[in-house]
This record gives sequence, C-alpha cells and structure tokens, in this order.
Amino acid sequence: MDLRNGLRPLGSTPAEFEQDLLSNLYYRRGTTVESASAQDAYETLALTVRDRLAARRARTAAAHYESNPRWVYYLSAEYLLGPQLEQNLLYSGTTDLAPAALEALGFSAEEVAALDVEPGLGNGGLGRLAACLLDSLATLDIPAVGYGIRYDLGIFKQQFENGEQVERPDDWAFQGDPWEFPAPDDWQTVGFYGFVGPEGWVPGEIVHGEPSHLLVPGYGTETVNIVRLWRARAAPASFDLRRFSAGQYAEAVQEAVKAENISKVLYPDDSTDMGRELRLKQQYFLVSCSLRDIVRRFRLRNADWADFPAKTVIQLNDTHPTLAIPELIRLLVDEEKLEWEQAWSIVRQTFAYTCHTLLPEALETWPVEMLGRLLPRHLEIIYTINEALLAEVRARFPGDLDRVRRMSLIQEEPQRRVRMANLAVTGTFKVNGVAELHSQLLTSTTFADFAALWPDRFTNVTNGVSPRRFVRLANPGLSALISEGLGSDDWLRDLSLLSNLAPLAGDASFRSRWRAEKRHAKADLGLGDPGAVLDVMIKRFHEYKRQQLKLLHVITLYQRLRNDPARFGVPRTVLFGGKAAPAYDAAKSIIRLINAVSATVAADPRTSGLLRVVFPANYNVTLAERIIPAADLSEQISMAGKEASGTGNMKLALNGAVTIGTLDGANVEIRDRVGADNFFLFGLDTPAAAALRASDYRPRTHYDSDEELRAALDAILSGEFGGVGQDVAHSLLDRDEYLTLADYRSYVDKQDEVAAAWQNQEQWTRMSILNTAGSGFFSADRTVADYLARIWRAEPVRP
Ligand code: RUG
Repeated sequence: MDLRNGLRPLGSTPAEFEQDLLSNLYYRRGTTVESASAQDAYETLALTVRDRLAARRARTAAAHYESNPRWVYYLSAEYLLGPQLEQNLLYSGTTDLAPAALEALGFSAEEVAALDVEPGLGNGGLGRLAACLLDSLATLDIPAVGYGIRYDLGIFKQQFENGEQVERPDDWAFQGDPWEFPAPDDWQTVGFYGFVGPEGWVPGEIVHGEPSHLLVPGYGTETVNIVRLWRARAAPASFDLRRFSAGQYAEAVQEAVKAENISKVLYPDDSTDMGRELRLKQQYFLVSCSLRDIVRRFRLRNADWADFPAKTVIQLNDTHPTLAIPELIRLLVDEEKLEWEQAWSIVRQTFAYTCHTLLPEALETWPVEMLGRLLPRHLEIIYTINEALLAEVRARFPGDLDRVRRMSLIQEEPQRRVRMANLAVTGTFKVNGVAELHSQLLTSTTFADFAALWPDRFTNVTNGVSPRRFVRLANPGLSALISEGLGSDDWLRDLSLLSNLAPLAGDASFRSRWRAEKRHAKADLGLGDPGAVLDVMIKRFHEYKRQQLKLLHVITLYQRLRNDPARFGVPRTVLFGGKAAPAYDAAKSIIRLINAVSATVAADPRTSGLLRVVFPANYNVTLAERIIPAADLSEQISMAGKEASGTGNMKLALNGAVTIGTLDGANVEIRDRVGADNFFLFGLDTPAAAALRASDYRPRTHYDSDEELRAALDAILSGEFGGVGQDVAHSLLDRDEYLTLADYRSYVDKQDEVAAAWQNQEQWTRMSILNTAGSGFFSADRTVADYLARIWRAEPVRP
C-alpha cells in the first residue's frame, strides 16, 4: 500500500464532521450523548479537529522521510503556545463546522471554547516568540521540530490579594491535554552526577525522558510539524518496594519524586539566573533528550557523521540550552569515537545561538563547582574548548591579558563560574540579536570582544509575530475589514500586503468602519466607553520596562483632575497586565502600588467617566488576544538600551494601536515603518541614557525641579494610595537605576500630545490605519525567512 495516500480522508461536510464527533464521543471518550458533559464535548471536539491535522501530519512526515531534507531544530526551554482549539479549528478549516456539531450535542461553541486551557509553558516574550516561529516554519513548509520541556506546572496563575500578587500553581493538564500525542517508544535516558573514570563518564543518577508532541500546523498549507516536549520519569527501579512494604511510604518514593521534579515546574523568571541546581538539571535534561532524538532521526536516513551539519541546524533559544554544545561533543567523542577535531568541527557547523537580552544579569553563569558535580564530563569538555579559545585570542591579541580574562568561558572572580553566553558564542556558527538596535549593541557592548575576533559570526534577525493568531484569531472583525479593503485574505500569508491599506486611511467611510471595529473590541473586553482612550501596558513587570513611569503619569493625571482640570486632557482607561517573578520584590511593589492607585482613583467620584485604572489578573496569551484588538495606545516605554526587541509592541501596532515609546528594541523599526508622524516618541536615546548612567546621575534634581513629578512622588510618600508604595518612591529618588525620573517630563508632555491627537478622531483613525499598514514587516513569516537566508539555509518540502 502507498502509505502516503492510504489514509481514508476525513470528511469536510457538516454531516461528516458531526458523524466523526459522535463516533469520537462513543469510541474514544467512552461516553454517550445523554451523559456527555461540557468537558466531554470539548475533548471530543479537540479529537475530531486533531484527527484532521493528524492526517496532514502523516503526509508531512512521509514527504520529509522521502526527501531526507535539512532540518531546523529549535531548542527552547519555553513555549507559550496559547489556546489550541481556536487555532486548530482555523488551520484545519473546521471553524464553521464546529458550532452546529456541538449544538447537536447540546453545547454552545463558547462554553466549550472556555474549557480550552492554554499550556503556559513559558514566561513571556521569549516563549511566545518560540511559538510564533514554529507557526511560521510550518506555514513556510520548512522541515522543523521544536524541542522543549513538558512542565507539569506552567507559569504560575497570578491572583491579587489586597492588591498584592500571589502565585498559584498552574496545573494546566489536570484534565489531560487532548492535543497531545504521547510517544513513549522514543524515551531517552539521561545521566547526572557521578565521575569520569578510565571508561568515561559514569553517571550517579539516571532519569528517563518521556516525549509527547503537539501538532504545529501551517496556515494555508498541508504541512503539520510538531513540537516535542520531554517529561522526566523515574526509572522503574527507583521505587523502593522493600521500604513501601515496611510502611515507609514517603521514603519509598523519594528517589522517584526527585527524578520527576525535573519537569515539575517552569521557572517563573525570565531575566535573572535563579541559581538553582534544579534549573541546571532541567537544561541538561532538555538538551540530552533532544540531541539523542535528533541523532535518532538523522540515522533514519543517513549513516555518515560528516553529513550531519548539512542535514541539521540546531537553534539555541537563548543560553538555556547551551549545554547542547558540550553534550554533542560528548556524544561524538565518547560514544561515537570521533576525533575531537572532527567533533568540534561538526558542532561549530551545527549550532546557532539567539541572544535575547542586554541585561548583564540575564546572561547565565553557573558555579564551576555545581556544573562539575552535576556534569563532570561536560566541565572537562568546556575546559578543553576554553583552552582552544584562549589560545586563539592570545594569538590574535598578543599580550592582551584583560581581553583573555573577559572572553574566557570561566569567570574567576568573585566566584568561579561558567559563562554560558561565551560558550554559546564560541560553539556556534551564527549569533543573532532580535532587533537591529539590539544586534548592534550586542556587537558593540556585550559581545564586543567576540565580534572583534569573529566579526562574521554576528547577525540580526528582527523578531516577528504570527498574524494568524494575533490578528485573524484575536481580531476577527478587523481581519474581515482588512480582507475587504485589500480584496482578499492573502495578507495572512504575506503580511507585506498590508502596505496596500495605506491609501484607505484617506477614505472617510473606511475610517468610520475601522473605528467601529475598535469599539466592538473594547465592548467585548467590557471597557466599552468609546470616548476614552484605551491606554495599554501589557508585558512582564520589570523595572527596566518602567511600569512605574506609566504609573507616575497616571498619578499626575489624577492630580490634574483634582487641581487643574483644564490640563487633564481626554478620558482615559489605563490598562496594565503582566506578572512579576515571585522573588522580584521591587516589581511586586510596583504591582501593589498600581492596584492601590487603581482603587483610590475608582473611589473618587471626580474621576467618573474620565480616568480609570484597570489591572486584570493573570495576563496570558488568552487575555492578550482580547486586549490587543481593543487598544488605542501602546505603551513601549523601557529605558533605551534595555529592551532587546519586544513583540507586544508589534502585536499592538498591527492591530492599529498607536505607540508611545522610546527608541528602544524594535520600537526603532516600528517607528521607521509606520512613520514618525504616527508614533509618539519621547525620552533619552541609548547613547544619552548610557552617558547619564555613567555620570553622577542624581534623580532628586528632577524631583526638586519638576512640580508635577514632586507632587506625584509626594502623594505616594504621604501614603495617599492605601499607604503602600513608599519603597517604590524611595527607590526612584535614591537610585533610579532605569532613569524613570529623567524621562518623566518628556513622557508626560508627549502624553499631552496624545490627548490632543485623540480629540481629532479622524486624524487618530488615520494614524491607527497607518500603523497597521506599516507593520507588515513584523510577521514571524518574515522573521523565519530571515533566519533561513542568514542562518538556517533550509529548503521547503511540501507534502
Ligand atoms: O526581553 C526580551 C524581549 O525584548 C524579546 O522581545 C523577547 C523575544 O526575543 O525575549 C525577551 N526575553 C529575554 N525573555 N527572556 C529574556 C532573557 O534572556
């Protein structure tokens, strides 16, 4: 039988879909129409949709097998995939079939969709970028697999108690995950600890990695790729039957619990090194399972190691999977018995590294002692790589000891630590930043020494976002209007077509329909005051992102409302969304202060209809998809030189929000593309901010000289907002690490321009349309095309 064509096609008529739903309900869910719960209906619908994608998956896998292509492997500790149901309905072409079929079971599409829990296997931008890139890889028919960890508990659920963030566990798969395919046959063994003896590494602990995968369909094509996630399982022998029989129940499972803790929880931190051994174990677990799987796949069609780099490119998403470099050397040298030189050459042609940060504290380092204890053989390999690196540096820059010290893979003071970013740069053929400015700053600051040694290794790939998820699914009304304006929905596969919307900004009836869509989206969100600007700041909480600057502006508006209403401006709803790392006290204080200001503003009748501060808890992809379509103003106000790129800025601009922002990250490119007239620019640029930081900066001079700033900070200090937030004010006055006070005046004045612009709704709508029209560049499809041209060099394979 021809396996590629042997499948019975699944029907696409309403009757066939309903039939399949029913048989899945009986045969796979094991229940009946009479006793089906909403959860039964949801899971059955998921299976029915999944089957359609699985059929495409089978054809894709067959085509891949046949062509033995070059593969792109994406290694990432995080994936923020978002809700799966609506996406898979769209991609499988069954969106219109589902509601009627569900109705036959007695359920509405809305109640069923509400049961689709998003797998929160990421913290923020980095994890969501990984998901967008997988979507675009499939859409462009590139043979690709994403590898990650199947955390039992994803990013914590945020709740507010008395305005404070509290974290609750996110047991996302408590009911099971209908989208997931377990693949127990492909399990792997991972070693930890132990020693290096004459026969090589003898691990002291063995853990199993059990994979499952989710389907990653392409849009408008047959291709369905996968993302393979590893879960740690204890070896069966680790259950101590003897102790259990003796009633020592806890001791009996102790070893098993320890092993399975490896994939228990996603570390809720996206910028600082948690310094925990368990996190290092997670990283090695991911890398070890994935590399063995990659090798297994390579061997299906290839025999010669020399072909490995031609068939394989492995992208390291940040430094988290960098141990893949010494691990591949170990596999090749210790297990496959290749010579070091050949192994090192294969490694250096196989890996590429994306850096996502400029914060020095976010560049991972691990104590030499810890790494050597957990992975003794890998430490030896890292030392060997380091010797060769430092020899090369000494040969190129004789006598430059300082440079040798800076570039070494080992930091000596104050504690000996392994510098993972240096290892990632040394063991890869390409290193990219994620926006033009970021990539420039990487070569001029963070990696300046490496750029001097290997200038060709560095490149840029500006981030992008999925137009399917963040426009078509999130904003169906606007999508329909765009398709009508452009005469087709081709823009969903070629976002550059959005530029053809620009002339429609001059068409009054199109503008009026555009405004109507914004109003609908606001009404859906429950923030339906059409006269008020919806001013949105949605992102992780971090001092460099400067939620505190937005908050000072809110307090200033509130004080104007009370003391000087003529200066107030226009009605505003200010929306904050985001989580703070649980151990990041300063960010949590900002959250608490926002909630306190929100309560004070809400309790004051003078603000009615004029100023509101809303802060829905537990910002995630699901919530983002509701907020982004409604936003009028996008806050991108980080201190220049700190935000690597941002992707929320792109999603908001694409949906017609106008940005107020600094020249930071991808804001620079957004402004270039949407036009300076359609972007509210303020604040110090990167050189000015760096110069001010390097000088004797005194934040108090701004407090002393700016009456409104002083009033805002005094209000916090006097306890006006529920008596909280003094620590925030003190930190700004005494240290102000991120130059909030230095940028305050420029920001507030620019916000006055925003208010003036809002008063001319026709002009505002023009700006809004031109933001969408100018944002075609920010498709993740373009990002993937850039990765392909500059780094991956893989070709499409169509099933
Ligand atoms: O902070 C960055 C964002 O600027 C960027 O847009 C995103 C995707 O490239 O990655 C974020 N990021 C950086 N998340 N974790 C880190 C720490 O390395």
